[in-house]
Amino acid sequence: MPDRNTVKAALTEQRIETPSWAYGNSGTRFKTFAQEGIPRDPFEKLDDAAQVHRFTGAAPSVALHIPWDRVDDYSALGEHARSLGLRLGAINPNTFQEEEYRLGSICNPDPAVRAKALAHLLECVDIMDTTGSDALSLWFADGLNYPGQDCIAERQQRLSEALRATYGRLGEHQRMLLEYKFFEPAFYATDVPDWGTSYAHCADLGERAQVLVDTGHHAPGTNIEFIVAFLLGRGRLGGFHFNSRFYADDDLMVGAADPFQLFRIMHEIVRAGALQDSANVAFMLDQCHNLEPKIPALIRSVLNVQEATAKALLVDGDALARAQRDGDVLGSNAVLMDAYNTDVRPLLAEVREDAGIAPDPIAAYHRSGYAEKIIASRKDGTPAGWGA
Ligand code: PSV
Ligand code: MN
Ligand code: MN
Repeated sequence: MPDRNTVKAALTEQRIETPSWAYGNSGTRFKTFAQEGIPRDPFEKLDDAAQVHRFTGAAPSVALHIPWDRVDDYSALGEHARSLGLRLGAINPNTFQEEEYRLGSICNPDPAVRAKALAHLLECVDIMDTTGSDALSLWFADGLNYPGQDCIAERQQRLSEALRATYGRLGEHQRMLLEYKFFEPAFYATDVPDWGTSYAHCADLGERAQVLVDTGHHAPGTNIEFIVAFLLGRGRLGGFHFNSRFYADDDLMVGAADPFQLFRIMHEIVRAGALQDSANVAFMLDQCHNLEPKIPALIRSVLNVQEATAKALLVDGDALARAQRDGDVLGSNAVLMDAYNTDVRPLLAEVREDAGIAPDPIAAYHRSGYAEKIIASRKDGTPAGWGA
């Protein structure tokens, strides 16, 4: 059986990055429901992120999306993060919200549009230099709605060229994460639709280009843990965008739709020793909280990842290896299920108490009065949201 103290130590060290955009208002293509107390700028988003870290002890970094988080002075933003006990995490360029990108960004048939998109990617590396962020997290909305709309093969060439130019601009300690998504906003063909396409481009570029797995970006029934195991084996798993989906790219709280899938993914991570910081796998959330209050939803998401991780750490590796070697199909499955069916909440409460954190982070957040404080103090100004 795994040693209890080793499990607790691994849980204490686990770090989960929250996305700045989850603190702002968001919605569906039908409606954005505004909430009270929403941050009005990236500084206030960090203030809220600090609460998630304060009550979980596990979320010390925040991913930025540019231009949603554009500020005049990124050093000041970094300084603000530091003053809150946070740091700035992955930088996400945004090449999907401007008129020119109607037919794509770096895959656009027009060289002038491609140049504009590339300039933005390079600007984001400049921002990384200032913030000390080590990951450029790329997702492209590029694709086609109709057969024949553009040449699929030539678009792959254009993609390669822009990725190569961006990769060449990265510093030694910086890396590029390439996210795939099989559909939306394009409906017929997407230029980076799957892990294979992303992997091939990363393999062409070099070691510091890695695949980013957004758990919401797969066709129903896709075996995501297989993808994770494969990429880990090749040293190409750069990180995750965790969220849950029932139907499409729902961006719901991770672990809400399918906690068992999250456990299976974390089992592959633990098995490969990829939980440690040295493995350089970024555990990031990419979620939107359209109906539920943002801060407790993010705290809940962190707890869900921790619970899946705790269960994965409790898998009896020796017993599993033995059963697998013996071809014991039921026995090996039972080892996994025993771990999955363990109630790990008392163990995690203990880990928190050891770290001086309240055992029930959500209750502690509600008791803190922070929600009431931001509702009262953020009356004026424009709340942050997609595009702001
Ligand atoms: C696209 O669906 C995506 O997952 C990318 O990571 C974007 O950066 C993010 O969502 C925007 O919310
Ligand atoms: Mn994502
Ligand atoms: Mn997504």
